Amino acid sequence: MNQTTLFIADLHLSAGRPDITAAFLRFMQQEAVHAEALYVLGDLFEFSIGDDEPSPLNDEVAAAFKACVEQGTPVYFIHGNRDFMVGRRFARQAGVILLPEHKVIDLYGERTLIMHGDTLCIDDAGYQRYRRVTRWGWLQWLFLRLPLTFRMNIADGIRSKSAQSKEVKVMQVMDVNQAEVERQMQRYKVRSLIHGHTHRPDMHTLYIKEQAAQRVVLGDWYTQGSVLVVSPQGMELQNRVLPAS
Ligand code: LP5
Ligand code: MN
Repeated sequence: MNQTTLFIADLHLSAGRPDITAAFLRFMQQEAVHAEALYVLGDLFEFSIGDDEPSPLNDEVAAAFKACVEQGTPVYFIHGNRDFMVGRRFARQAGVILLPEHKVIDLYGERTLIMHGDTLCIDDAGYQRYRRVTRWGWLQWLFLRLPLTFRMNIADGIRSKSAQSKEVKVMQVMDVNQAEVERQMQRYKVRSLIHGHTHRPDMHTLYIKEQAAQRVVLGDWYTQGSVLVVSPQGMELQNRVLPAS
């Protein structure tokens, strides 16, 4: 076991992109099993309409997590804006631990806040409104009782509405709000934040009350893999190649 903790996000796994799935499975078998822990910070799947959807891809992903956990590496999962309907059934099947939307962990002595990152994008008012509504427990309860074909149609409708509205939103609106980043970091009393969602991989230095702090943004897996490798010596944002498809 290496003294490393790994973070990934925004893989957007789908049946249509077997190259990303292959890269993910290789990462699980060759890297994650040697780490002390793996954190998946949301948007693992392109989208989810509930754990009861029969899906060979979801089963394959669950089996890869399970194998990793059984070899001694715990896997933690925070929902993204695309896979917030992943639930307890998938978590049990995969052996993963579901975490709340914001979580403070001890990362080799550094209190670190981890999250998907969408809650930081408060300038995107339309999205935040939509987010609030789709997190209502009773609405999710009702949604999960609809036939799968209905649910798939609703998801398709939301996806195309979202794609349309993204075309007219300026990039800045879809990025994090700096004041909100600082507010959340102060609220949780951390000087280190790790998130995904914006697909703008980077390590930012910022100052909170004149104290240096860092915000690490994970990349997506569209054209390469993105992995944050943390050890007691420090952290590094690394890329992984996708296999030729
Ligand atoms: O993920 P990304 O980067 O492409 O876009 C996000 C925001 N979009 C979303 C939508 C998801 O991508 C789609 C997920 C489908 C899940 C299906 C499950 C349904 C469960 C329902 C449970 C009750 O998250 C996008 C942000 C962007 O990130 C950047 O941060 O801007 O947000 C939007 O574009 C949202 C729009 O502003 C508002 C969309 C209104 C949808 C209205 C619903 C209409 C219903 C139609 C039904 C037929
Ligand atoms: Mn996202």
